[in-house]
Amino acid sequence: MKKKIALITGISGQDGAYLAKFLLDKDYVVVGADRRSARANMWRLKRLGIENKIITDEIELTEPFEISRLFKKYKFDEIYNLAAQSFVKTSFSSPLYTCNVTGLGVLRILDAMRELLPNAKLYQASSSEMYGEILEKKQNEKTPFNPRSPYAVAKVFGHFIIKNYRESYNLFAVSGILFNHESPFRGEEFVTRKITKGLVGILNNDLNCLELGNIYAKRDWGYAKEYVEAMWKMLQQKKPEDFVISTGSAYSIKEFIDLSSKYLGFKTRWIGKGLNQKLINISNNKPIIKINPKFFRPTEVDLLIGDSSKAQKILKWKAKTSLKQLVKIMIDDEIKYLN
Ligand code: NDP
Ligand code: GDR
Repeated sequence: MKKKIALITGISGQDGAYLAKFLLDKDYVVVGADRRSARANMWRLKRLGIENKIITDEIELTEPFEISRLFKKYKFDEIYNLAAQSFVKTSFSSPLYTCNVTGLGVLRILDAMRELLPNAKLYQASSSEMYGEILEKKQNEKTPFNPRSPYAVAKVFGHFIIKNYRESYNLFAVSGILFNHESPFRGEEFVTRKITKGLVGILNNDLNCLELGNIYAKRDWGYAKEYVEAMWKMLQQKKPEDFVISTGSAYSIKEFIDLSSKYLGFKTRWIGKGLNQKLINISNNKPIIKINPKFFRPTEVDLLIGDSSKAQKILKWKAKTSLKQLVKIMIDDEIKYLN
């Protein structure tokens, strides 16, 4: 039987790596596209031992010609659009660029698909950030969006243009509304990895103190390795539909810090308030975490909790890894690859 061929945009990112491994294990031919010809950023694929098992090609989501070129070169059965300017904080300093890549990039893919690959199936990486200042206690597929950053506004555009092309041109195009998902492959700028890497650095005397922003924001954090399976499942359905993927529990950044420092064996206590709040290492009375307003965002998303009952029912997908287990996975890996 002919192997299925899938395109993953954003192959150099966290989800790109896990999804590539997942699809290879399912005997797909995987074309992984990124915007760098030098291929300098393939450490995740190397770690998974798959850098030579995927076909690498180039895509730059701001260039329609590049997308068409790829769609003419390969007859993709499935397209996973994971590429994005994905860091919320950067979207405030680069709003136009973010909207161009993260928002309009989706439309460029849809237009090329409509013309060149109308029978392919497309997965779009939508985000819980679209709920922003939440309008319902738990967010599901019907909860209205209320975005709070240029990133989230761009994702809302991507989400609705997917729906519009699905309805207008009968394309199999779906959005997975994924809540935060983390792993040892998370970029170091995101808060969970910043904390696990930072605390391990402090334990190893490579760093004195870690500086963070708003530690009271709460997120619904799952394990990225599990979340890529849900992406694939969405494309195996008869009907193209959108799904929320989440754990259903939310924790604050402060709770994430406490779980991490405890797992590493630090004896700590919080002191002070607001900008003066610090986490003190009781063994030497030195601060290991401080607050720096530089890491605050002009508008913050305070709380996100997803309701993934639709995915549980239709996709038979459920998050399995608790936050405590996720912290362990991330810290164990941080220690293993310390040097
Ligand atoms: P990453 O930031 O790890 O990866 C993003 C990828 O997009 C990288 O490969 C990056 O390439 C690529 N990229 C950035 N700009 C462009 C561009 N102009 N053209 C082509 N490629 C580009 O993200 P994740 O793996 O964490 O997330 C995957 C997707 O899911 C993203 O769209 C993100 O917004 C979305 N999402 C993520 C969630 C999460 O919790 N992780 C939750 C919900 C949605 P390079 O290496 O060159 O920078
Ligand atoms: P988020 O992830 O914005 O939810 O977007 P991030 O880890 O960047 O922030 C989570 C929360 O932590 C607070 N925070 C800090 N964040 C960072 N990065 N650095 C800090 O020092 C810091 N201190 C506090 C933030 O203010 C925020 O409230 C991620 C990305 O993967 C998006 O692409 C994706 O769509 C969403 O998750 C779901």
